[in-house]
Amino acid sequence: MLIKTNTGLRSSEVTDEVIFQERRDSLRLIGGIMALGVAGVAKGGTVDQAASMARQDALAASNERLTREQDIAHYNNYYEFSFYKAPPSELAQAMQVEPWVLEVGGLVENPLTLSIDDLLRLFPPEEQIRRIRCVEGWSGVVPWLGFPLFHLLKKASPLSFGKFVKFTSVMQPETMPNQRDQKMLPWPYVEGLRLDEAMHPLAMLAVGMYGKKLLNQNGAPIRLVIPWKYGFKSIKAIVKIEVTDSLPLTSWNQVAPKDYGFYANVNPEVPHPRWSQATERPLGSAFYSPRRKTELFNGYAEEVAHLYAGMDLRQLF
Ligand SMILES: Nc1nc2c(c(=O)[nH]1)N[C@H]1C(S)=C(S)[C@@H](COP(=O)(O)O)O[C@H]1N2
Ligand SMILES: [Mo]
Repeated sequence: MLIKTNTGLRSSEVTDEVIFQERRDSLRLIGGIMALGVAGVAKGGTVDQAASMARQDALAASNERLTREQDIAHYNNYYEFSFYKAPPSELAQAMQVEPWVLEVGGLVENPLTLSIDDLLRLFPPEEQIRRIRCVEGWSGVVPWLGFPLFHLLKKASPLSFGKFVKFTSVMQPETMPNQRDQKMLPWPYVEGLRLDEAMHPLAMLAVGMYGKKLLNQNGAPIRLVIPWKYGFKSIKAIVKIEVTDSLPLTSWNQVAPKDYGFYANVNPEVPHPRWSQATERPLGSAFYSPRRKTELFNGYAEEVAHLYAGMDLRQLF
């Protein structure tokens, strides 16, 4: 396994030259925000060289490739817009993502109200290549631009009795058709983590992907990326982050608790009632090509398994 890498591994090394060339061109075109992104990527050079080489060997040894941007950008789960995969890439273009305000509050010493520019100044994004695995059985390998969630949480300074973190997506019924017409999921979309999970360095807030700002359909302007959990935990278009003392009532867990656990750690041995979780289809691969074996914690077991020591992962799925 690879791609556990926080830094040191640049997407230019795993994608094909053509795609990267396109990305460099677009990088040149974007100003402010991405200047920060590029500076962040450049910092990869300061990462421990041996670790970096080990990651690159691992990557070369696996047969994984970066998912093509067009695949990640046109096959989306974004239920505020649609219950189908193709429509969000069009419908989400109507979303208002500027100006945007992110509130960080609840059980914290130092509540924050931040614009996206504030966030970028405080926490310059770096490129992080991460695996994503949806509970439906498809997966991707994505170069995100983001920063560790714990940087933001530390700044807000959780109180000692804070135990969980609740994330809330935007309400924008004027642009999000299902918020007007669909009661299948309660709106706004809500997700949650235990505080120690949220403080793990692999828990990321992403503001970009493929060297550019996030596309609306992929969660602009800011989303969570929790690579060891099923994709539905990686909530898009976040407006509020709150530290709480009780387990947050999350959207999917609330509507179908037997299907979607609070933890939702990727686990090939715990099937979903409708889908075996043993294998996955990398986005972009043909439906008839062999599926990839799904790994415990989506391949990040070395980093995150300690968070769940002593827990029965079948019960607390
Ligand atoms: N607000 C919000 N966030 C969301 C969702 C959603 O419907 N609404 N879908 C989730 C699911 S099920 C998945 S698999 C990922 C998909 O992210 P992607 O479309 O960027 O690949 O987003 C997650 N975040
Ligand atoms: Mo998903």
